[in-house]
Amino acid sequence: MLRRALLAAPLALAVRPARAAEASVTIDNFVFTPPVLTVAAGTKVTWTNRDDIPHSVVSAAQPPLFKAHVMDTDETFERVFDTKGTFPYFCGLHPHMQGTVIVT
Ligand SMILES: [Cu+2]
Repeated sequence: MLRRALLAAPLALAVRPARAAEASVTIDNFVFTPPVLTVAAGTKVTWTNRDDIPHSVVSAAQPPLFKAHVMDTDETFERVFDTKGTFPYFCGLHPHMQGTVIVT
């Protein structure tokens, strides 16, 4: 059985996972954490507002590539990043709050 498992391992690595990778950004005390998130293409990124005031997530691109609704406490926003590149964003309510997603 062990021998069979070892033989199967390289094959498993070659198969694309059915479920895409996931990553998360927390909003707390007016800060996106981590401020720079690096993920592989196809990753779903989830922002969660842990502050007791509303925040949002707005792409800094022109025109914006994504724009979250205003998130109250513990609300989330999700986006799958399929395209490689650097994607800066900010909070639509507090533009000094800034973050970046880097897709490799
Ligand atoms: Cu904000």
